[in-house]
Order: sequence, then structure tokens, then C-alpha cells
Amino acid sequence: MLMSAHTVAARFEIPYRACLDADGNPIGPLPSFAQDAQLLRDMYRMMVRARAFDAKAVNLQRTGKLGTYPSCLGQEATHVGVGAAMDPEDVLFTVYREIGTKFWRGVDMYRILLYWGGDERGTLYERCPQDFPFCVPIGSQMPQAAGAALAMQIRGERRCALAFVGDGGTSQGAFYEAINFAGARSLPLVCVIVNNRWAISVPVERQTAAQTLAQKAIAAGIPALQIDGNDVLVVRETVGEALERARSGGGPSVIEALTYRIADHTTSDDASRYRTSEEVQEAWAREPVVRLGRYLRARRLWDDAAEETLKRECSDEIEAAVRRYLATPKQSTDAMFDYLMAEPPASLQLQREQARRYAATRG
Ligand SMILES: Cc1ncc(C[n+]2csc(CCOP(=O)(O)OP(=O)(O)O)c2C)c(N)n1
Ligand SMILES: [Mg+2]
Repeated sequence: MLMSAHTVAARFEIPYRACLDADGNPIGPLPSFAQDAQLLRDMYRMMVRARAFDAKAVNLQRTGKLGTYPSCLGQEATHVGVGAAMDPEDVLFTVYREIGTKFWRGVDMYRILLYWGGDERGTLYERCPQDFPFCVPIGSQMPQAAGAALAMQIRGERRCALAFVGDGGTSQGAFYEAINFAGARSLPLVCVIVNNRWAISVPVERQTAAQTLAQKAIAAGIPALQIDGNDVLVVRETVGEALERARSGGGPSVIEALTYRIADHTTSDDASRYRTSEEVQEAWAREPVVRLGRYLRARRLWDDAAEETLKRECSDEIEAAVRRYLATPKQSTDAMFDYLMAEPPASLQLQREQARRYAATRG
């Protein structure tokens, strides 16, 4: 009988962290910033603001005034928590839903409307010009983020690249290549995997046989953990720690935020064709905005009057942004070529001419 020596080559584990339960009650000791009532209220306001804008954007698409739009409903805590954790000089790489993070970094609603209305000027971020625009090709923001992190490291800058990626996005080669490189070079990169359970109609169980998405980082030698992505406190805490470690030379991190895409994938989708309403109802019971609201109210940091004022402010801001967007003259078809490359190749020059002629026939 053959016998081989049997020892353990390596052991790994994926921690899970949360601060508040689904009803907004603390589960354990809270991070020290939970003493900062102003910060908590600001995060709550930003989540409500993102949700109100999101609903308006869907309505604008339904009435033919906006292009296809991907809703962030239910994911506001992950998006806002990341924004609140970042420093202004960090560089943000989003996918397409993360308006809460962009709002926090000073991008105004008008720009987001322009972008989803097909206007290239929607990518001009006055307050955070170093941030990258929304990235629709799945996973392609990851190597860009690793590249930016490499540049920061070479220049000796104390800043960090933060990249979002979806659960579906973690199946892309670009994701593995980027985290492998970040691990090998100890780059200042924080990757937040937004596990919202679905990649259009593909549930995460069919996306991967892995028990967690966070564990994909283990193979790249990167510390990883899973958090409750509907709990803005734990998002801000864990992402803040990871960013600080990366900025001070401690290398990359991967954080898997568990949340849920309550809306359709985009306004072009009908999720009722592939998932049950019971599943969506369950997700509503864990959604992030009510949760933080309950926490704040229980501590007398928020009340009905504050809520009313906030709703009115959001509505005024949204209406002003929509008016400005609808009054903005359309760009010429040249813009989509001009914003793409400094020196377009001959094939694109030709397409630019074709687009001009086509536009002229349509008046
Ligand atoms: C390279 C590439 N392949 C396919 C698509 C089509 N597509 C758009 S969104 C999407 C699903 C992405 O799912 P996930 O990464 O979980 O992000 P979520 O939409 O859930 O936020 C796919 C396959 C694409 N945009 N890019
Ligand atoms: Mg997804």
C-alpha cells in the first residue's frame, strides 16, 4: 500500500463583518466614526438622494427622455459607504450603477443625466476629474484600476485606486489578471465586489461554484473578506481600513459586499421573467436606507421633520438637474469620436463622416 506524508500546505479563511442587523440594531461594538452624528446623517442623506434620483431617472427613461438606465435601488449603502471612505485624491473606477459614490465625490445629477442621455459631457467631473467614467464593458475597469495603482506606486504617491466590480464581473479574465498583478506588485488597489446576487438573469450560484467571491482574492495573495453591503457603517469601516492600508504601502484588498439588485437589471430588462417576487420581497426587508434611518431615529439623530426637509431638497435638486439636462442642446455626432481617442485612426475618421451625413439626413 502506498502511503504519502499528509500535512496542510496552507490554510485560508474569509471573515464576515457587519455592524447593524436588518432592523438597524448594532450587532456588536460600532466603529469610532459612529460617534460622528454629522457623518451618519450625511451618509443617510446621500443614500436617500441617490434613491430619489434613481427613481426619477427610471421615469425619464420610461417617458423617452433618457437612454437605457441601470438602477442602483437597494445598493445605496455599498455605494455611499465607499464614497465616504475614500479621500478626494484617490481615484475611482466604477461599473455603471454607483451614482451614490459619484454623488459623494461631488459629481452633480446633471452630469449623470447627460451621460445616460448619450452625451459625452456626462463624463466631465469638475470636482474629481481624475475619476474614471462609468464602465459598461464588464471587468474592463479592473486592469485600468491596477494600472492607475501602479502609477501611484511608481510616483510614490500616498493615494489609492478603488475599483468596483459586479458578481458577474468576477468571472471575467480581466478581473483575475488585475488582482493577480495587484497582489504580485503589492499595489495600492482596493477592489469592492458588489455581490447583488444577479448578473442580468444569471444568479450568482450559476456564476461560480466558489463558496464566496471574496476567496478569489486568496489565489492572488490578497487579503479578502465579506461584509454586509446593506450596512453603510461596515462598508465605510472596512473600505476605510483597506484604503488606509493600501495608501501606507500595505498592498491591495478585496472586499465582497453582499447586497441585492432590487430593480430590473436595466430599464431594458424584466426581472420578473427569471426570479420570484418572494425573493425580491425578502430583499426589501434587508434594504439599506430604512435600516440606517431606524438606527438614527432610535438615537434621536433623525425625525419626520428632517425626513420631510430632505425629501423636499432632493426633489428640488432633481427637478433643477432635469430642467438643465432637457434644455441642453444635443451634441453633434462628432463628439462620440472626439472623446474616444486623441488621434482617431482612418477607420474612425470614415465613421465620423458617415455619422455626419446620416445626422444631416435626419435634421
Ligand atoms: C464584456 C461584456 N460582456 C457582456 C456584457 C453584457 N452585460 C452587461 S451587464 C452584464 C451583467 C453584469 O453583472 P454583474 O457584474 O453582476 O453586475 P450588475 O449588473 O449585477 O451590477 C452583462 C453580461 C458587457 N457589458 N460586457
Ligand atoms: Mg450582479
